Amino acid sequence: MFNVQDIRKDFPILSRKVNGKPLVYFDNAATSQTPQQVIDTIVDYYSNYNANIHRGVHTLSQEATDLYEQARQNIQAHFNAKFSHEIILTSGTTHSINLVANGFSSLLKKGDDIIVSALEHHSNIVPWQMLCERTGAHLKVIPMNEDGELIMEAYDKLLSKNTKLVFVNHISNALGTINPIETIIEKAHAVGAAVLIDGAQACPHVKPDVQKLDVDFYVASAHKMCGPTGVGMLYGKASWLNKLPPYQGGGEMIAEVTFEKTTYASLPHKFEAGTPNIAGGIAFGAAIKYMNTIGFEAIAAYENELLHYATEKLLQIEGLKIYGTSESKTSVISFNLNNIHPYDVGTILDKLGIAVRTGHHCAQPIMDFYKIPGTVRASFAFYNTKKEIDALVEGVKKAKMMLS
Ligand code: 7TS
Repeated sequence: MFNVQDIRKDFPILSRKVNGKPLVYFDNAATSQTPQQVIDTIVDYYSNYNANIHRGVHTLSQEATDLYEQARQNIQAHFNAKFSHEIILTSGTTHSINLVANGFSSLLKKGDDIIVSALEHHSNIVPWQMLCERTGAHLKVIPMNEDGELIMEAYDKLLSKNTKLVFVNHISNALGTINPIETIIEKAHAVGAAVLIDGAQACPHVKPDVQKLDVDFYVASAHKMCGPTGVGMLYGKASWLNKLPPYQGGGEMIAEVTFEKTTYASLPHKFEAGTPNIAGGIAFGAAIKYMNTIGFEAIAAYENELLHYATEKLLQIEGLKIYGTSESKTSVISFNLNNIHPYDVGTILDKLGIAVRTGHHCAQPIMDFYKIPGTVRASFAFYNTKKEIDALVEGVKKAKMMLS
């Protein structure tokens, strides 16, 4: 049974105070909080197993390697990848996207099209722009509507036999829109294009099945799903990962090195040069286990309840406008108050112990679309409560009074 008060006991940080007030943490889309079970994994690793992996004959190294590879298998099972070597452990979503974009340098040419969406985080825009500069490929954009949804008829028109790659986020970080990725993938495949889905914002809320989606690449960060920072993953179909060249050269990614020629290791090691974030990878596996113990259906149902409760309460405040009004959205509310700058609202909320993000959320094209400098963004996780939302609503009312 889902019991939020019991769940909150797992997160030590939730009992701290900020500016003398109980912390209300509503910046989950930037990073989630870490349960004791995951913190314990990191402490346990450094207390008992710390060693470099894949290279030692000694016991510690073998134990660390086993734990790291077990984490990879937990991640594989969670995303339902066919093989564990289709899971590449990276430093996060940004690293994963850059790895794929770099790999496509040798596969694209002038005259090829690649398609992005208007709803992307900068890390799913800039690496592709850089790829276009290197290859002469052309970047096309699926536009959005006022509700913050992708205009699918426009996507149909952008697709052609020249389309080689499509990359879209599963859920928008700035607005919370859940994109119709099943349709996006199917239509891209119909013209022979590969698809990368940026799941950074989806993985805290849903459990993607990469085989069912038939997606070519799916990327995520551990720190948004109760894991540590500095670790994430790239799922890629083995056929694609075998085709892409390595991203970085170094130790552990080679089969044989001479000064004349180097041959590369097989998957996943070909993409994992150097000593990785070992404790982080193990803790990523533990975070996935933790979230599955709570259950993604229960998480989604509860967060949906929080979203509707907060939306209704916030909309009662005169002059408050919510950006991102799709029926299909997750527990993110981006809003502004009349002409008040979001930064000022965020600063007052912080004085009240309430953590929100303000600004453009690394999604400037979305802000340009609405012709605003930014928004206040409150993003809820399964450990938040309606009482905390009441505190946010009171805080926003106070900010409005002080700033108008
Ligand atoms: N893609 C999306 C959709 C994101 O929301 C983020 C981070 C990234 C990629 C990059 O992830 P990283 O782990 O490599 O940094 N989003 C946010 C955010 O909304 N507020 O802070 C970081």
